[in-house]
Amino acid sequence: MRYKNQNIAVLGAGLSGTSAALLLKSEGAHVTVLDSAEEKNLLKSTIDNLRAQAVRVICGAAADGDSSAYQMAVLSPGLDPACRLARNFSSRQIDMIGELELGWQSCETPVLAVTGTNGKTTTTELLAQMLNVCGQRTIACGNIGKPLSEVAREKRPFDVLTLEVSSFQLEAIRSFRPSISLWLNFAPDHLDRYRSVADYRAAKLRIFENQTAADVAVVNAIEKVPGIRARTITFSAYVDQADFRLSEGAIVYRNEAVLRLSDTKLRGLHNIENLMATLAAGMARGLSFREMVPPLCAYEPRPHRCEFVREVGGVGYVNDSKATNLDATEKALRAQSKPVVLIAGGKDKGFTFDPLRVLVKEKVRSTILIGEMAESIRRSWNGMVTSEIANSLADAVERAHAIAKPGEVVLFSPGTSSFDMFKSYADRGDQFRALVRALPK
Ligand code: UMA
Repeated sequence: MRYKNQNIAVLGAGLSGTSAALLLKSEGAHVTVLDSAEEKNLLKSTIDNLRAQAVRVICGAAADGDSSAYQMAVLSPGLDPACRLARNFSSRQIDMIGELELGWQSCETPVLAVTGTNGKTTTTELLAQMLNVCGQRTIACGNIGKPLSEVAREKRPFDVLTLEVSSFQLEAIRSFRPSISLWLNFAPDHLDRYRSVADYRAAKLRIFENQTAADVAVVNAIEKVPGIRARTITFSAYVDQADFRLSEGAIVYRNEAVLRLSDTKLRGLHNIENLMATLAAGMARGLSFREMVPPLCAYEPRPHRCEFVREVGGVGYVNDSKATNLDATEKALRAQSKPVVLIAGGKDKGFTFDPLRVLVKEKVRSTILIGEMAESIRRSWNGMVTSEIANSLADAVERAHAIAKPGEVVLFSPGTSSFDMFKSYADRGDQFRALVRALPK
C-alpha cells in the first residue's frame, strides 16, 4: 500500500488513466484524474464510474491550471510530457511516472514485454495464444488494449503477463523490469511526438534498462542495440548470423528446421520474424519446439494486417489499415506478388513519404491518396507512379474499383495514422472492408 493516504494526480481519463486511478484507490490513495478535454467530450460512463469510486475528476482549462498539492502524478501514455497539462505538474517538480510503471509496481507476476515499431500486436497475440495452449496461463495486455495497472489490480492467477509496450509507455518507467524482452524491429515513427528518431529510439531502448543477466532479451540480429545486460537470443529472416534464421522457407534453430511458414496462416518476411521472436521467447520460458509449433500454426492473423477482404472481377482487395508508418507499408508492398493499386495517406505525423519512392515505382501501378498528407505524398512520388487524390475513403475505393485490372491487387496501406479522418486504424479498416464488400460484382 505504498500510496496509502497520499494525494496522487492521474493525467488523462482514457483507458490508462482510469485503470491507474482505480489501482491507486485500491491502495488507499486520494486520487484526482485530470483531463484537458471538456467533460462533455469525455465518456460519461468513465467519469461517472470514477466519481462513484470517490475519485475527483477535473476537466478542461481547470485541469490545465489546477494548483492543488500532490505527492505524485501518473501520466497516460498518449500525453506528450511537453503538453500543457503535464507541464502544470513537471513545472512544480511533482514526481511523475507513467501508467506502465505504476502497474509494474503492483505486479506480482513475471512480465514478458514486446516492443518494436511494427509487429508488436501480432507477436503479443502469437505469444499469449502459444503460452496458454502450452499450459502457461497468460493474458495479452498493455498497449494492445488492457492496461497493466488494470491487470495488476485484478490479481488473477497468471503464470506470466504478455505485455505489448510502446515507446510512449516506456518513456516514463522507473523500475519496470521484464524477465523476457523482445525487440522486434525499429523504424522512424511518431515524429509528431519526438524531437528526433534518436529520441524515439531512446524511449524504446528503456525496455532493457533494468534487466540483469538473469533475464533474457530477444533481439533482431540486424539491430545494433547497445548495453544489454540480459542473456541475448537473436533472430533474423535476412541474415544467417542469428540464433533463429531462415533457410529454404523454414525457421531454423542451430541447424534444426523448426517451423515451415507454409504450415502457418501468416505471410511475409516480417511475420517470419514475428514467429522467430515468439519461438525464442517460448524457449526462454522453457517450452519445447514440439509443443510450441501447433499453436503457432493455428494462429489466425488479426484484422487490418494485410487482411484479404474480397476478390471482385479478378481484383484482390487487401486491408492493411494497421499500417500507421512507412515501415509497415513497405512490408505490405514487399509481401505483394501482383501489381498494386495503392490507397494511402492520412494524418501528418512529421515525416514525408519520400523513402517509399523506389519501392512504389517497383510495385505500384497507380496510387489513390487520401487525408491531410495527400498532396505531400503526390509530390513525394511524382515521376514514380500516377497519383490521384480522393476526397474520402469511399471515393478512393470507387476510383480504385474503376481503374484496377484483373490480376491486380487494391492494397489499402495508409502509411500513417488515421486520426485526421477516423476514430482509429480499426475504424478506418472496418470502413474500408465494408466499402469493398458493397462493391458490385
Ligand atoms: N489528453 C489530455 N491532454 C493532452 C492529450 C490527451 O488530457 O494533452 C487526454 C485525452 O483527452 C484523453 C486521454 O488523455 O482523455 C487519452 O490518453 P491516452 O491517449 O493515453 O489514451 P488511453 O485510452 O489511455 O490509451 C493508451 C494508449 N494510447 C496511446 O498511447 C496514444 C493505447 O494505445 C493503449 O491501448 C491504452 O493506453 C491501453 O494501454 C493506442 C495507440 O495508438 C492503441 N498506441 C500507440 C501506437 O500503438 O502506435 C503508441
